[in-house]
Amino acid sequence: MNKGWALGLKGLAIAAALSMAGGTLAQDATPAAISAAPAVAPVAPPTPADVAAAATAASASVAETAAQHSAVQNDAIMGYTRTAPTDRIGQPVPKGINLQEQFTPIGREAKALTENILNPIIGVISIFVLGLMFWVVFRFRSGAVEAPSRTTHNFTIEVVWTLIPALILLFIAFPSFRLLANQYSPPKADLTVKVTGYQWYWGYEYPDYGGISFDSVPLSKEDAAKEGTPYLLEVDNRLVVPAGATVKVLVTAADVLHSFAVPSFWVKMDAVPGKVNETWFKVDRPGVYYGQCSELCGTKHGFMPIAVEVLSPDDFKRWVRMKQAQDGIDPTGPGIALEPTPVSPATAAAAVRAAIAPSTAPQIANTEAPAAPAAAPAA
Ligand SMILES: [Cu+2]
Repeated sequence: MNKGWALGLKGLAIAAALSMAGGTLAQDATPAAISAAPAVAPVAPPTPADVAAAATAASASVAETAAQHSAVQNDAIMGYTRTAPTDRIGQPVPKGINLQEQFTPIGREAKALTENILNPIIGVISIFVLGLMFWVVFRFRSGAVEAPSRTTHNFTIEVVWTLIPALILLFIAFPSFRLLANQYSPPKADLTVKVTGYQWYWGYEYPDYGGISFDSVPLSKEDAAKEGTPYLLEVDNRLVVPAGATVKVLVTAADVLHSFAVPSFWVKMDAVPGKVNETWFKVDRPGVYYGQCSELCGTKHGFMPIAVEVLSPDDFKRWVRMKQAQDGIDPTGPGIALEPTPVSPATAAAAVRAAIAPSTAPQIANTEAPAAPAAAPAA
């Protein structure tokens, strides 16, 4: 019996030693790949026919363009083309059992904590307990023991099996609390977006940029196949954010509980009607990242995916200007109003034609200008 206790103690000690040596938290590890250039789908330059078609449409109103096809053409002309997702990045992989690759500082810290500390400790404890059970079952089976022991207390082992788990918890607590603190003390936000969950789609709003707002619904199977994007993850209007910016996300819901979750950002926040929850992320790598509603919210719960497109800061500004033009919002927001609005090729051509043509119209307007006030009251 004494030999048995001694073996048990030895096992506990080995388990504790192994778990302590399980790994260090690579909190500030920043894989070089993270800042690598994104794989962006090549953008086909608009053909003269496209430009002509767009010019016709633009003369009325870009926002009122009905057909999706011509809307996409206009988007391209205004400097924005949808980024193609990268295979195995920002989305689940077939037969994958590990966490998705992380692209935010919090995600990297949390993944390191999980893989370097939690998983080894869980593994060692599980194997130790399983081994102990097998050993007890075989060593103390009825055929091997003539007179069963009547021992009920052992002071040493009770101290050990209380102390070692407490030390393991303490060891986990430090990196765990640090992660929690980092998660809840975000850097100053560069951009705020409001996310609203509806039955069954997402709505996005940009209060910093004149209140750009739009709904985001999944692409049909055919459209996703045509675009080469994942069905049930891809949407018509993505949440677009700039790379390297701290994005504050205000999450709410309009009808029932939803949950805004993007696994590769380590973001999951409940969307609660009548309440605004806050989370944040900062992604350096431009690309497309997918998520899903993670709160059972009704029959089409599985059909309200989230697609986040991270663009370079310049491309993001172009996207903002395009959205503002489509929504009839005056150029506004950080870095938007200060710079000249990009001119589409069609508009530029019209401006050149106007400049080189004999400019009769402005002269007439100038010479007749003094007469205008007199005419005005009569009209
Ligand atoms: Cu939902």
